[in-house]
Amino acid sequence: MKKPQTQDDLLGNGGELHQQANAEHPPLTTQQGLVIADNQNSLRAHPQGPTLLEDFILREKITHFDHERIPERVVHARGSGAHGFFELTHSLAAYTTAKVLTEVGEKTPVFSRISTVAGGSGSTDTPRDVRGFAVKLYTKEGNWDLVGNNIPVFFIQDAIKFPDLVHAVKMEPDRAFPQAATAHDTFWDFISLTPESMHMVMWIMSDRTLPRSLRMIEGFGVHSFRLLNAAGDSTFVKFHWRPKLGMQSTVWDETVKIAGADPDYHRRELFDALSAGEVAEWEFAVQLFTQAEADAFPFNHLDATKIIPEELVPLQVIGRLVLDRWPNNFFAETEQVAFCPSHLVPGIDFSNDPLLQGRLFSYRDTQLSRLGSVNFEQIPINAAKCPFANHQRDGHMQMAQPAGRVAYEPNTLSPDSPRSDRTNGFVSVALDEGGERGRVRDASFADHYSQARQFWISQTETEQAHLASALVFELSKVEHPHIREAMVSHLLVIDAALGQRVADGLGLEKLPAAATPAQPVKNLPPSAALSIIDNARHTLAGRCIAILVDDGSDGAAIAALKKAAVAAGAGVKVIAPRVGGVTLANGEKLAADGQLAGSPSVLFDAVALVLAGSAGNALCNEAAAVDFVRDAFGHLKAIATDAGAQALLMAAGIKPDAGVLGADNPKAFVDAACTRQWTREASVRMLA
Ligand code: HDE
Repeated sequence: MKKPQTQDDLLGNGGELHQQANAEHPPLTTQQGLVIADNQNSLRAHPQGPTLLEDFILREKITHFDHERIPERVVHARGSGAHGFFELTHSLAAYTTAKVLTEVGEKTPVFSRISTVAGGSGSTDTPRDVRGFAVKLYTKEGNWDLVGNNIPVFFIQDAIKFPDLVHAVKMEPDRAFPQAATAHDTFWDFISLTPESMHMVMWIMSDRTLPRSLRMIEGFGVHSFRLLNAAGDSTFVKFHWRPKLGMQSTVWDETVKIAGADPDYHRRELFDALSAGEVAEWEFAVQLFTQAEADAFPFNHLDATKIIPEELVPLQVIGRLVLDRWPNNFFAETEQVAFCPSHLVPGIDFSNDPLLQGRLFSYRDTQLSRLGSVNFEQIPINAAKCPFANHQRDGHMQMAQPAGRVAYEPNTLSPDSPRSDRTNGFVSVALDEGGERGRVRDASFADHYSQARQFWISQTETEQAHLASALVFELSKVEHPHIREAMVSHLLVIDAALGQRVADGLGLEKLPAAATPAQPVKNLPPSAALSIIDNARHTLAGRCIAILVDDGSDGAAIAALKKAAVAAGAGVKVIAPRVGGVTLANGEKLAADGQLAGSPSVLFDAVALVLAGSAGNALCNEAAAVDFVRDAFGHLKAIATDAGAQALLMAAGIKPDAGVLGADNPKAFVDAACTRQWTREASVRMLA
């Protein structure tokens, strides 16, 4: 009989491609531990014959592969996660017994996942969308999941509307598009019929939904929660995360192009930063208020479409969140992590916000179908890191093997089995809930426009122009004119000038009548905390600068720019026409970090052009180079240029302004790069 051939024999590679087990490589085995002799060929009846059903190794491998996918999250399917810690800097002992909020200096391990909402798990990182901001704190008293968003309000007031909202925003069911976009008929149809969403509309149409980095967004617990102290007194609390790098957004045209240039833009940025030893960091702040104070607010704090302006209840910073470690395995951790707003610790309790109340049911329920078993909490990323014990047993994929005959309580047969503990256990706030049962919406929830107007008047002129233009963009994608008009009728109530601007941008022939608010709109004062631009940090930390070079570029100029940018905390990437790098004027080689066509300027915060004169001219015929410069200018970025770059500037049709600086003054360039050149915008873009 002829000896069966191995793949290595056939390829004649002498076993170099397919290594044998040795000291470095443990043997490859089946799940049963059976060592596999050949991982290249299935079991055949003869060399040109059919594959045999007997091949259990093939069947095990393929069966497992066939079942690798689990259902993606019904919302927030696309996300990136990281490990880190929460550190308390100020105790809330007067308000709560929760150890995580009273033990100053204690570092609580966390896993956090930041997500988009509407897109599927393979969608791009940069649609115009809310970002989920979920934090699982593995406290000594159990897991506390603070499952928030980067926007402090929500579209709806009652959980019963959530499936309608999500069906409206997701891909339309007959055509399965658009992916990850609100710019379509069903979304705006639903919104135009849901006046309570108007405040949220202002936030999502603002640049808050176009974050530059996951490290540059705010986070909010959204709902009011309660803190409960040892005396049983409760205080309301709202939770906030504020990014150490400052908040920053991209501009819309840039955002659209980033989606093509790097669909993983945010995930990659976080991965690169953590891999390089940087961290993502937020301040943790609370707003605390009593029932009496809440009664005096001009809105109901239990209505998740409302903020509590910081002017009314100031933020107190009490800790920090630091994410410093990318997960070992995306599926095991980021995909399988299951956040539940119902995961609380003693000393914290829910409020009666009807949106929160519905969420308390939804998350555990969805985990059951997504992760397939009631035992999803045994998956390492979900398991508490403090001791836990109960009489829950069995079920699909049970990993625990509790010994003994007792799985019930009370019992006399097992003296060391777990019992409830009134002293340290979770206690709900004692409340008198007397009242009339009914499917009702309290009248105090009926003011849908006052805070929308407050948000609008709190924006800078630039931000107002972006917001109005976003509405024009989105509503221009809506095919039904009556939906566009209905939206304009709401905008007219928020602010007559905003309604008019959007109507003009849409080219409406006749201005529709303003919608009729259920309650008179209040003229609330502007709130300084609501603008991104007014609160921007003048910094390059966490940002990235590109230096476009070519053969013959001046190495000294490149080095000086690099030094100044790095000193300011920025990353620097050298971009060249060929990834192999360039030969500088002095004959030295300079390696490139990116190739021009694959590294457009949308991926950077500012650009420097250090080009040899002749090279600059050559690049004038390269669309990628012309676009590199034109986009940097159009996206309001600082640009440093040397003499050799002037031809390229001209080819891009750029009339230099104060944001176009000499490459020979790296300090001035780096300073200009700390902000966008907002005054340039009127010269490059027609905004609504
Ligand atoms: Fe969620 N939401 N949500 N949501 N949500 C989910 O749970 C739901 C809401 C938020 O990274 C789902 O595990 C209802 C507000 C985040 O894994 C689901 C309502 C806020 C994440 C669900 C809301 C959020 C989710 C889908 C209205 C900000 C991602 C997959 C009552 C405070 C967590 C999952 C992660 C995920 C239900 C509204 C934040 C279906 C019913 C408001 C950050 O259970």
